[in-house]
Parts: sequence; C-alpha cells; structure tokens
Amino acid sequence: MSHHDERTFVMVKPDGVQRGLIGDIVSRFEDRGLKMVGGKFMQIDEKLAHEHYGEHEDKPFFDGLVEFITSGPVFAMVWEGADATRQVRNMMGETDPADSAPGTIRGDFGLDLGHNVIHGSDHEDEGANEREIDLFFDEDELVDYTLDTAAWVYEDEDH
Ligand code: IDP
Ligand code: MG
Repeated sequence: MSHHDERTFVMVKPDGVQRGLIGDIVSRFEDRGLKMVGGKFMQIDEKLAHEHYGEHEDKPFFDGLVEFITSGPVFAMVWEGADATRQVRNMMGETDPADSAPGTIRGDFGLDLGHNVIHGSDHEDEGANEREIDLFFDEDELVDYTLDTAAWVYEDEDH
C-alpha cells in the first residue's frame, strides 16, 4: 500500500440523512481529493450499535446514543487517501458542533452534541479505522480502482 491508501470509516448519522446532507458531505470529501471505496445506505440494529459504540458503554449518554444511531437510516462509507483518518476528523470538527469551527461539517451543519451529523474513525485510537471498516463492510464490498484525478491531487502520483 502506498501512503495514499490509508482507509477510514465515515458515516452520515440519522440526523444528517433526514436533513438531506448526504450529498453535501460526500461532496466535501470528493472535493478534498479523497477516494470513496465503499458506500452503504443502511439501518443499524441494536447489536451493531453496541459493537460500534462499545467504548462508550459505561457513559451516561450510551443508551441515548444507541437509540439515536438506530432511529433511522445512515450512510456508511469508506474513504481512502493520504492521512485519511486524521484529515476526515479535521474536516468533521469537534465532537460538539457548538465548539466546531465554521467550515467544518459539524460547525456548518450542527448545533447540538447529541445530533452531530457525522461519525468518523478516531485517528488517536490506533486501528479504529480498520476495526470499524471490518464491522460495517465485507471485503468484497470495498472496490479497488484508480481514481484518475489522483495524479493531480498528489504530486508523486504518476499520470
Ligand atoms: P466523536 O464522534 O467525535 O468521535 P465520541 O467521544 O467518540 O465523539 O462520542 C461518540 C458520539 O457520542 C458523539 O459523536 C456524540 O454523538 C455522542 N456523545 C459524545 N459525548 C456525548 C455527551 O456528552 N452527550 C451526548 N452525546 C454524546
Ligand atoms: Mg469517537
């Protein structure tokens, strides 16, 4: 794998789907030069919600979080690119939209901590990206292909 091939898990949460933000959010990652290698419009069940948010099991907001994330469809994605996990987190903003800078996804689209529009793997949690990709996608649901614009995004990518 080249250094352009880091993969990260991203998901438009039920509030983002209901508010019609899938297209806008996908556009931001496309515009940045990242490559979508997987995408799935789906409903999260209780079991998957518990697995995905297992690290927060003991937090007071856990039950509400599970209820929210299972309350309607989500759009789960895998994005690939240089430093993808950290770059996506930067584009998302802070966990609380109220603390997120304008120009970030949460800073542009949210006002409330519980409804913060998007999930992205934590770049400070080693291996979280791979774990979450495995949880949501089968290997054959991820597509290997060449994005022709990559040569213009990356200086050291061949034409
Ligand atoms: P992150 O989504 O920015 O990685 P985490 O700390 O991993 O933030 O928390 C996971 C999700 O749990 C948040 O995105 C948010 O939806 C919810 N959450 C986190 N902290 C709180 C809280 O204090 N109250 C309510 N919901 C919370
Ligand atoms: Mg997190």
